[in-house]
Amino acid sequence: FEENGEHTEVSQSSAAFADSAIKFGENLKMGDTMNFILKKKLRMWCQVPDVGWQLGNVQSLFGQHAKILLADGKVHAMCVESLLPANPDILNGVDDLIKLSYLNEPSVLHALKCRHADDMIYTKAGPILVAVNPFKTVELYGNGLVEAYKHKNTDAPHVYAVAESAFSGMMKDEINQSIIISGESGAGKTETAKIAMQYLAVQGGGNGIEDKVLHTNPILEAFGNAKTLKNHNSSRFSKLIEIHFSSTGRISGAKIQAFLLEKSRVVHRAKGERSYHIFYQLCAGAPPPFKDKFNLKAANEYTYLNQSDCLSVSDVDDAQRFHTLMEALNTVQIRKEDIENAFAMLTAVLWLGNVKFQVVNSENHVQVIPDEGVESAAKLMGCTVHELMLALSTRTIQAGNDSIVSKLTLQQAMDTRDALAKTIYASLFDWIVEQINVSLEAGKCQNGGCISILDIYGFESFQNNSFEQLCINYANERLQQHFNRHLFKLEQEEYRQDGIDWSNIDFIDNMECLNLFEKQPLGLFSLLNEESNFPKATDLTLAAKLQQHLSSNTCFKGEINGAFRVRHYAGEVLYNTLGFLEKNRDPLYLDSVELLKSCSCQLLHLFASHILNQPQKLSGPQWLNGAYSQKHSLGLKFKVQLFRLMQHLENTTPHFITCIKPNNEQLPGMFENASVLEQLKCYGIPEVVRMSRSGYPTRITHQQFAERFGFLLLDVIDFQDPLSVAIAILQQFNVAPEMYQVGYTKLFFRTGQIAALEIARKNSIERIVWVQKHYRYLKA
Ligand code: AD9
Ligand code: MG
Repeated sequence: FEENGEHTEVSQSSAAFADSAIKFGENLKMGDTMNFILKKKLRMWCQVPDVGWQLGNVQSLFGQHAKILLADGKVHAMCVESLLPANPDILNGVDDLIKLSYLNEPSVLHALKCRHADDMIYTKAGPILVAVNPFKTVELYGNGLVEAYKHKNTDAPHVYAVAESAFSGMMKDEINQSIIISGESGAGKTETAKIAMQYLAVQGGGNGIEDKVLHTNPILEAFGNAKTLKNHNSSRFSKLIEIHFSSTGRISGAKIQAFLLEKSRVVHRAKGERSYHIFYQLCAGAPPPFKDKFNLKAANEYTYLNQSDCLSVSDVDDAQRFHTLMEALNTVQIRKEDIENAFAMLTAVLWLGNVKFQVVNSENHVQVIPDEGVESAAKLMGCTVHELMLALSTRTIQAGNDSIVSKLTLQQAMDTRDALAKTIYASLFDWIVEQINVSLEAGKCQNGGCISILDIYGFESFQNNSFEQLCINYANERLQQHFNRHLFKLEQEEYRQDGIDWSNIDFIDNMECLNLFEKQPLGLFSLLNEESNFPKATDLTLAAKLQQHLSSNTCFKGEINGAFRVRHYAGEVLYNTLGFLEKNRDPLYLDSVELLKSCSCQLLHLFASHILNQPQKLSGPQWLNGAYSQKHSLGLKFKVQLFRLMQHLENTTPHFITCIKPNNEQLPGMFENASVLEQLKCYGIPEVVRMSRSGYPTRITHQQFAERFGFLLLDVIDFQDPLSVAIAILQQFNVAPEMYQVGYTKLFFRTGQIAALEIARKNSIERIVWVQKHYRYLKA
C-alpha cells in the first residue's frame, strides 16, 4: 500500500458494493458515485472486521486500497470493496427512508438507529410506517398529539398519522379501510394496534362507545395473551377489530373477530412460559369471598400453572391487573353474574388439572383418585363427583344400538382430562368475545363505513416448533402475501396495464411457500387432514407422507426423526411432528360433551350445545370410537378462517405498519444491527423504498385531471380532449417530464407532484371567490 497523495479512479463498483446496492435497490451509477465520493473525500461506510460498519473519511486512495480515518481517530487501511457511500449529515434522522441519497444497508440501519436512540421510533418507508419497538415508555402519545394529527398540524411519521389517513380515507372516499400490522413476536403489533385504536377513539369519540371499545383490550389480553420466551405479553390468537362509524364520523359500534386461540397452552407449554394471564390474575386478585366460595388457591397450587416453572412476569403485578380487568369488564358492561360464572369455570379448569389417576389393573387401566381436585372441579361444573370421574376414566363407544363402555389407560385418561380443560377454556374465550360483541352492538353499522385493525400473532421460531407454530407462521405467510400483493403486484400491474414505461422491481414472492401449505390435494394442510382421518396413522407416518409429496417444493425439506423444515419468508423453521396428528384432530370425547351438557352450570351447557351444533355447518359431527372429531381438522379450519379474513381485507384500502424488534432481550436502548437488517429484508422494506422512489404513487384519469385542473389554463387550446387539456396544464406548470408518465387512461405522478398543482388550484379558487365577493360589493 503506497501513499502518493494521488487519488486514482475506481474503475467499477466493487462486488460487495454492487451486491449491497442491488439488494437495497440503489439506482445510481455506482462506479461514478464511488469515484465522486472518494475524490471529494466524503464520508464512507467501512466494514471493519469484527466490528461491523463504521463511518470514516477517505484519506488517500491507491488502486483498490484506501486509507480511512475512522471516528475513533485511527487510520485503517482498507480494500475499497469494504466501502459504501454514506449519506451527508444533513440526512441524519430523516423521517422517510425514501429521502436517503444512498440506500445501502448501513445507511438504512444508521437512519433507524439514530431515530431509535432519540426516541423517534416511527419512520416512513414510502407508503408504509416502520415502528421500532422502544421497550420503554416514550413521550409520543396523548390527546394533545392526537389533536395535532387530527388538525394536520404535524406530519411526522406516527401511528396516529396512519390512523388519520385511514379515517380521512373512509370519510372522503367512502371506502372501508384497514390498518394491517406485521412484525415478529414481540415487535410491538399489539401495542401499535392499541395506539391506533386510541387515535380513532378520540377522532370518532363522543357518544361513549369509544370507551367500551378501548376497554376490550385489557379483557382480550387477559384471556388471550401469555408470557412466552419471546414476549412477556404475547398474543396467542389473531384479532381483527372492525370499528364502525356513522356518516358523520362518530364511532357507532365495533366487532371483534378472534382466530385460532392456542388452547394447548392451558395444559402445557415450554419451561419459562406462562399460561393465559387471566389465571394468575384471578389467583392473585380475586376477592376473599370469591376465593372461599369457589375454593380458589394460589397459582402455585395448580399443576396447570406450576408445571412450567414460571408463575410471575417481572414488573407485572397480577393482582393490580385483575383490578384493571374488573374495571374493563364493568365498562364493557358484562353482567356481574356472567363474570362470576366465567371465573368459576376458570377455577374449574385449574382444578381439573389437579385431577390424578391411579392404575388399577395389569392392563394399565386407571381410576380417578377421589381427592380435592376432582371434588372441587365437579362442584364448580355442577355435576357429581362420580359423573366426572366416570367421564375421565371411561369411554363409551356406540356399536349399532349398543353402547360399550371401556376403561381408559393412564395416557388416554390424561388426554381426556386435558381435552376437557382445553375445550372449556377455548369455549369460554369465544363466549367472552361474543359478550363483548353484543355489548359493542356488533353489526349495528350506520352506513358510515368502518376501519379494521388487524393484529395477528407474530412469526415464531423456537428451538422446538410444533403444530401451533406451523399455524402461526402460516398466518404470517398469508399476511405477507397480502402485503406483497398490494405494495408490489397490484401497483406494477396497474403500470403495465396502462402501458407506462416501467421496469419491474423484484420482490421476494412467498407464493411457493403458500402453495406448500394450501395446494390441493397435495398441500401440507390437506395431507395433514388426510392422515388425521386415518385411524392407524402416527406422527412418523405423517412425516413420511409429507416427505413423499412435498419434497418437490423448494420451501420444504424432510429431516430425520419425523422433523421437517419450512423456508418461510421470515426465516427457516424446523418443525417436530411429534403430537401433530392429535393437535390437528383436536378430539373431544363423547362422554365429555355429554357431561358438559348435563352440568347444572349454564355456561357449560351452552358450550356443549355450541360444540354439537357448530361443525354440522361444515361436515356433520363424527363420532369415531367415542371421540368426537371433525372431517375438517383444525389446520383446514384455520385455513378457511384465514381465507375469509383475507377476503374481508381485500375489500378495504390497506394501510401497512411494520413493527421491528431491535433486540431479542426486550431491552430499551439496544439496537442490534444484524437482527434489524434481517427483519427489514424479510418484510421487503428495501424494495418498498425503491419502489416508492422510482414509482408513481399518485394516479388520476385523464378525464378527472382535465376536469379538476382545466380551469387553470391560461391559453385557449384548440383540442378539447382530456389528454390534450392535461398535457397543456402540465406544460403550463412546468412539471418536469421525469415526474410523471402518461398512461392509456391515467396520468401517473411521482410523490408530491400533484400537491403543487393542488396548491395552485386552491389559490386560484380563493382568488375567484374573492373577486366574486368584491364584484358583488362593487355592484351594490
Ligand atoms: V406477539 O406476536 O403478540 O408475541 P407483538 O404483539 O408484536 O408480539 P407487543 O405489542 O406485545 O408485541 O409488544 C411487546 C412489548 O414491547 C410490549 O409489552 C411493550 O413492553 C413493548 N412495546 C411495544 N411497543 C411499544 C411502544 N410503542 N411503546 C412502549 C412498547 N413499549
Ligand atoms: Mg401481540
